[in-house]
Amino acid sequence: MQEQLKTIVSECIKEAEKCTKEAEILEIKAKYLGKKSELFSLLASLKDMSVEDKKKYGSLLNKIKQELEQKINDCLEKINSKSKISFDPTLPIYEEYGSLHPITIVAKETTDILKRMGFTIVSGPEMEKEYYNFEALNIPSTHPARDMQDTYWLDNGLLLRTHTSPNQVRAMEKYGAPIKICAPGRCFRNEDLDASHENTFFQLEGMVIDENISISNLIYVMKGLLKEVFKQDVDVRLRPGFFPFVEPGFELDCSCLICHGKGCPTCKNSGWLELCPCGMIHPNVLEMSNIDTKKYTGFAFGLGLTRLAMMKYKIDDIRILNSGDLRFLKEFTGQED
Ligand code: FA5
Repeated sequence: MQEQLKTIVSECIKEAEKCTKEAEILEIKAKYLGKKSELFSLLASLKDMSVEDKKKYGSLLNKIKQELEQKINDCLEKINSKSKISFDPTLPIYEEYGSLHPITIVAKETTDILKRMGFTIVSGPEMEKEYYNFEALNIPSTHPARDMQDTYWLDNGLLLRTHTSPNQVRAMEKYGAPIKICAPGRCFRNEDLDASHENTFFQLEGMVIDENISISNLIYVMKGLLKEVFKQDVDVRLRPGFFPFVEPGFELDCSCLICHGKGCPTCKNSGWLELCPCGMIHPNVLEMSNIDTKKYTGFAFGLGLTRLAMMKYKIDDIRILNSGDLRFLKEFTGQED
């Protein structure tokens, strides 16, 4: 037994000293001192020993048990003391000022511009019902357009909204027509990430419904908004685009400000970046939300706020925006003024 005990002690000490995490040391404790350990079985076998052996091995086994417990506690303390954050309590609290995130800055700027144009800001849930994200936007479950927005479905039957367009439906239901709203917010898609695609990004929805609203009103608002946001002449182009909830639908692209239209990874070498799809709201969508289509028409747009921040601040890779890298964020100190 003496030999067996020597091996147990040396193995346990060797393994405990190698541990670098609390979970590891707790595993060693269970292995050498737990109910399934060799030591535990030896202690349990004491009751069947002769009085003489009990005396001899009882005190030896208990001594070893205490020794291993002590060793394991020491190792645990050593690990915990290393992971404690030490700080200097005399440091001034306001040594470093924070900064607004570039997306927060562009969201505020764009909504301020839209507010001056008479838009009201509304918001809706990020965890959304399938009805608002798809069906009420003329995208029934069998519609191939569902593939355009690869969706995160949740166990509770809801989904993470893939765009800010559900806010259109919620606003129509709540306020009816006429209406003029905008809704900035976070969206989620199960995307393959690259320089211009994130799985979590921001959009700004805009919607106007009134009598005699036409494509000219849409173009006027889009031009006014982008001119004020960029505060410089930026080439934009409007081309036909398909979205089941608008008819006609358009893609509004802006000339890539990273490469000035020459082509780069951010714009996938096209020189243009898809920024703000838009169009005249489909009559089915208006009717599903009880808007009188004989009296009212409307337009809607879905501005890619994250891409707008990229163009405005010449950020060539979208992934840095969600990275939480403080060195990057510090560059925006004071930008919000
Ligand atoms: C939509 O999401 C429509 N709801 C927009 C809309 C609203 C159309 C109202 C018509 C009327 P789209 O999937 O193209 O459309 O996304 C809109 C914009 O969001 C894109 O132009 C782009 O700027 C941005 N965007 C889309 N997916 C991503 C992504 N994975 N990462 C970053 N930005 C994205």
